[in-house]
Amino acid sequence: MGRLIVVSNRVPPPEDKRASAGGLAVALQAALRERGGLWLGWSGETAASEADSERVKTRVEGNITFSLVDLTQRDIEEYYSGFANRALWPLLHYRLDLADFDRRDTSGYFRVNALFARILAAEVKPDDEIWVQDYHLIPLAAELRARGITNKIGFFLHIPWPPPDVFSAMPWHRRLLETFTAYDLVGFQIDYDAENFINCMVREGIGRETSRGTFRAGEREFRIAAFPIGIETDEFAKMAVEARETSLVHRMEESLENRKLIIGVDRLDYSKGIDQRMLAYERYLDNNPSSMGKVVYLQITPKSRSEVPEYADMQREIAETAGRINGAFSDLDWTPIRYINRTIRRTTLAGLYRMSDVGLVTPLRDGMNLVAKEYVAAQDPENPGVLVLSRFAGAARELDGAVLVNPYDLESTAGAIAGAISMPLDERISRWRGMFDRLRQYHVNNWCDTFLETLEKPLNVPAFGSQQPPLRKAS
Ligand code: ADQ
Repeated sequence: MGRLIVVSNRVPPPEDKRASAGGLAVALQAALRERGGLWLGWSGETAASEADSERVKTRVEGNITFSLVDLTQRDIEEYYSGFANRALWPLLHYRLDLADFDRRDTSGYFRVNALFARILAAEVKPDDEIWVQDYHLIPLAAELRARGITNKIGFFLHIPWPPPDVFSAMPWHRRLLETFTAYDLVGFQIDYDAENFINCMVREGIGRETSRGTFRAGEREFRIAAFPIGIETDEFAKMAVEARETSLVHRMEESLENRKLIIGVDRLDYSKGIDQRMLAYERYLDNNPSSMGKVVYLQITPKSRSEVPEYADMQREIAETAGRINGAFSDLDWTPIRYINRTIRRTTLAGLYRMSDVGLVTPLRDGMNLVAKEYVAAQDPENPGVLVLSRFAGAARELDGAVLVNPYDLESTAGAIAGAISMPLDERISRWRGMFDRLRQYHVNNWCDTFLETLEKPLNVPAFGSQQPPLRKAS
């Protein structure tokens, strides 16, 4: 078996060990360690010139080489802030109203993909397998093939894929779709995304499905499948138990004075539906006067992508909504919403999930949503909280013990919050148990292994082992 090469927009710092790193970074590093390999991506730093971008900084940790590329200010603006985050991110989250399709950004996106391909092509050895992560790097395989690379190349999209009528609103939709045919395996979070993608390819006449999950486009044949990403379930559960003893979690508990706690944890992003969630909570307070003073909603939201204008607007809107609700409902000794704009240590986060009676995870659209899974993993088996989950999160296809809501429907989300707050213990336990078992069975390491095994299998061999549990029935 050759080396594994992972390519992603950002590369986690090698010193990022388990306590602070997310499950995905840990799982990919474990896969790299197992086989030896290379992780290539943007360093997060700005290069003074294009020539500086070509000078890759490498760090070697055991059998893993981290290759970090600095990007010029123009590359960052066009490729990252522009095409990736102002065109693809809103488009793939069904937000055409927020998408900005700019010709210059598009050429910046392809230019940076070509830069990564040039750097990588010089490194690739014949047996290496390449795994490209996420929407920043869709054309990378096509750029590598153009440079004569014939190795196996897989791609995994962490975010949703919309139906053809949404996707084709982007002027360069066909050009981008065609680049997918350079991969050997294209992975999505859930089956709905894979179906939407296949429909886009077929609608454009790029090719056809030859058998379930196998797609032919001209001379090329490749696989398309869903690989729902998991978390480091047992490790996270253990962290949640230990975190109960930390001083921050104690302080939080004392400050609650036996009130019920609802928790929301999201990067500040319009896809997460934070504003709608606060409005649904307001509706809940309105509809349930007896809950006044007895419930606290903690929303932890670190700022993200502040350089993108749509994010700055949204940041203001959410802060105003929280302020307005608090102004209207607060009492001398009670504030209904605690809104925090910062990153919290993973251990503390685990402890806060565990002490919360309700996990409120209501994105308008989300590839998977790991917060939903972390909330479940962190619960006390004898007294678990209730997960209220948007039907538009990929996680809703798996977590069948969650109370599913439509986040656009404030009234029914308010009703779901009320139901979750008062849910009897036996129902809470039975809903939680199945979800937890599933999360243990399909750990993030299994996700990694299943993807790589599928990438390695010849096309005439059935794709899946038994690791991947079936998805819930469509609701
Ligand atoms: P994200 O959109 O970033 O990920 P999510 O899956 O919820 O969304 O992951 C966020 C991670 O950040 C979680 O591990 C969470 O614990 C952490 N986090 C959030 N707020 C935090 C805070 N205040 N402090 C510290 N940590 C915080 C994208 C896709 C998702 C997909 C993932 C993985 O948008 O749909 O699930 O990739 O594939």
